[in-house]
Amino acid sequence: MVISVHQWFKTMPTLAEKKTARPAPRTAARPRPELIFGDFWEFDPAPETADPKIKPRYDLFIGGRMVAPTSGRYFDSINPANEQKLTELALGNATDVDLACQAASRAFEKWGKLPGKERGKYIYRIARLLQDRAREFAVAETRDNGKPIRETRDFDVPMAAAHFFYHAGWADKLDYVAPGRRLAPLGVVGQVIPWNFPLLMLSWKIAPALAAGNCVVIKPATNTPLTAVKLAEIFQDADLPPGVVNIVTGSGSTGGALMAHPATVKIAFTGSTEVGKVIMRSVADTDKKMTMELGGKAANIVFDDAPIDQAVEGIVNGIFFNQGQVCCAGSRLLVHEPVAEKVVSKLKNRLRVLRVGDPLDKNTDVGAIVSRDQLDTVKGYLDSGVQEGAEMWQPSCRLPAKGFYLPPTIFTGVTQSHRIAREEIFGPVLSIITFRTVDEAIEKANNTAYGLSAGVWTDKGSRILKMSTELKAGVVWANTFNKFDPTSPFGGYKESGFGREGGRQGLLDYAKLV
Ligand code: TAP
Repeated sequence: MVISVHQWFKTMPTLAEKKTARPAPRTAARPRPELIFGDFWEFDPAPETADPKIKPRYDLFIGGRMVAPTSGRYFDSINPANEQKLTELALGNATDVDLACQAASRAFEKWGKLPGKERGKYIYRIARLLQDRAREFAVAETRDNGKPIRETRDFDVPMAAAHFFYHAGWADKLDYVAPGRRLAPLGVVGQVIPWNFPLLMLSWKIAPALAAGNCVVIKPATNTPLTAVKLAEIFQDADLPPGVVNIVTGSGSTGGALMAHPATVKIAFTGSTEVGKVIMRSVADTDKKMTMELGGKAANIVFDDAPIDQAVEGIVNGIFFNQGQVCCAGSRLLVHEPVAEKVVSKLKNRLRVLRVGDPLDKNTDVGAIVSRDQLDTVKGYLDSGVQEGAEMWQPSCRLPAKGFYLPPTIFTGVTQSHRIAREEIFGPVLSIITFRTVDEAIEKANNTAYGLSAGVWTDKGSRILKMSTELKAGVVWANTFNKFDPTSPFGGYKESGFGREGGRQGLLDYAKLV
């Protein structure tokens, strides 16, 4: 039967019908009480129930197979939300790293010569398999890391898949990256990643390396190795040739052995500036190509003409996303004096309604800190802030009895000399500093050893241009914060490192021009 557009339109529900057909909004089902200072909302828990399919023990992924560590030793991975053991993982040592590098070197003989179109097919397959198992990976990541399921489900896993998709697209277009030149792979790449975005960092590292024709040996962080070994299952299911990617779990010394291994012609490290420097010193007399993605102490700058409510959302996202354990977190709020009081007051109201607790609960905004050590480090900064004279404020919230939790915390009355204004805390802690003029804002924002990111909130386009030119940061967000895209290069200046990840620039760091 053929129907006219007019008839078809008449079959559609009217707006009024649509409204009545819609499920009742959540707030109607669970009315939120009047906000009272220090009060908190009660929600029905809504735990994510997908099975993360965690095995009791994981070996190393070398040469396409799971193999036991030569030492026979394993370490526990703990769920930071409840302090229970999740699984155990192989403690790789220098011998295992050597075996992995040998496997990668052998694999490179073929993989490095494979037409880009063929390499791309494998990478696309990895992306699709990851999408297929997205919920499972989201739950596994949340259990291993403590970050809210909303973030792993809506950000970490889809973004990780997006990086594989994006780089699969590059694999057969390397001849167009630099007109007139050809892009050749480097060989075996050694990669070490941190615990704050475990799966995402794996994809940032592995996808461009493979697209450019390299083979990989990668070491995840001790705190969060789970999604790395689960990704090995995907590499196997994708029939990725053995040895193209090797995953060696272990400790800091495992990472050290990998970075220093003679087979790794390129090393890519993401982690703290402190460890980055140790690695740079250890390979100083080699000609390894290096990319260093290190720490940060970003300024999130709010001017008096900014859309304040939007800016407050940006401040919250900037520092409390992933419990503030983000290299580019907006951990210093620079706020224009005329609006400082208003911004702080609105910010406090917003923090009163953030939900801190079980990361598997879909209502949770702020989950668990990754480990007891990290929690202690962050608490040490709280003590330091108070001792140095800043004023600490936390909303009242009930924390779970077990697990590593901290309420979102802000400090006012912060001066630039305070440790909480200078050092990377890597937790849900915001240091608030005021300024009077544009130049003062620029000076204060740049008054840091780091240079990874910054945010600017203002109505004036000309001010955005001035700020983004003068701020010494790899990324400057305007009227937004923590926006990421695989097409966009990410990286730092000064002690935040060098080299870029993502985009064409990131690809160039994994290849040589011939
Ligand atoms: P780190 O303590 O530096 O650890 C990072 C990785 O290096 C881990 O896998 C760690 O292994 C390993 N490692 C430790 N000592 C090593 C050594 N001597 N040689 C080689 N590898 C070694 O950082 P973290 O605490 O995991 O992560 C937080 C830091 O990462 C923050 O400073 C954050 O800013 C930074 N980060 C930066 C970015 C970007 S893109 N710039 C992104 C995310 C995080 P173990 O876990 O086994 O100790």
